[in-house]
Amino acid sequence: MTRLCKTDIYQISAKLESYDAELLRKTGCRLKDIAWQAAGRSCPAACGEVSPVAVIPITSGKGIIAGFAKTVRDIIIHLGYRSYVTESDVCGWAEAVAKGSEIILAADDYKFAALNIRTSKVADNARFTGRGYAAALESMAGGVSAKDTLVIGAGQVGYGAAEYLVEKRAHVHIFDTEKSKGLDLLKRLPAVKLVPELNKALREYKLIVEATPSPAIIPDDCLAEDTFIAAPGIPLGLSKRGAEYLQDRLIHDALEIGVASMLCGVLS
Ligand code: 2YG
Repeated sequence: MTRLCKTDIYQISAKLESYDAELLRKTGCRLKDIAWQAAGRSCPAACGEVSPVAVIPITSGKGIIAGFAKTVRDIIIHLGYRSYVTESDVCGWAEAVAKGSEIILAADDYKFAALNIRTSKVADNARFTGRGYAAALESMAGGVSAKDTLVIGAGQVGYGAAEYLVEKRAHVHIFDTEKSKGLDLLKRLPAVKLVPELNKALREYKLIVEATPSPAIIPDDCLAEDTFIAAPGIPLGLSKRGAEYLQDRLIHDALEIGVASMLCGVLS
């Protein structure tokens, strides 16, 4: 799992409005709509009576990422919910419960989760990031039903994307450099097909979720006018030139879609 660094996230809070406008231009949906689609339901009219969402900084392992907790908080507030950053670790859990928060988000080096302590729902950031990006691809491409789609990366993010695309009746194909990871995913999602060779698949499929930690895994010459790419992978799996060529047919961010989707995942 990729560990974010301060430079990945320091501008997110200030750019949330403009990022939402960019999503609207590219997909016809705002961040909130994409997140509710990922959670499997339409966006509710009002935010309902949700108690303030607690975001707990966790100091274990490699420790705090500067700005991480407050950026998560700001994304939640941008969606229309109240949210605050607690003290770190167990003090933070105690603070969240004492303040009556029902939804808690926290991340250590191994897992980033949203917890609903009233309903016992848990949403993992990796799976819901994959679902959110697949939902964004669906909107960007005007639907995925009966369309060939390619998911690169059979990790937890790729699994979430493939899961969502199967639910939407896309014809899902997956590639992973580790064949065993692809085969494991097929056991859980039998409708998915494994592709043996990436470069051939990249020339064949135009609807792509790039969910790998590999930079520039998609060569520029595989990109066409009808290529749409949703890329949760960090760093971006395209060259700068490739990203510029795709422009409004590329979705990529470091936290926004994943945080919004996991929150809706525990609210739904
Ligand atoms: O609370 C803190 O500041 C740190 N314990 C956060 C550590 C997060 C580590 N995980 C990652 O950086 C990413 N897996 C988060 C999600 C990336 C976007 N999908």
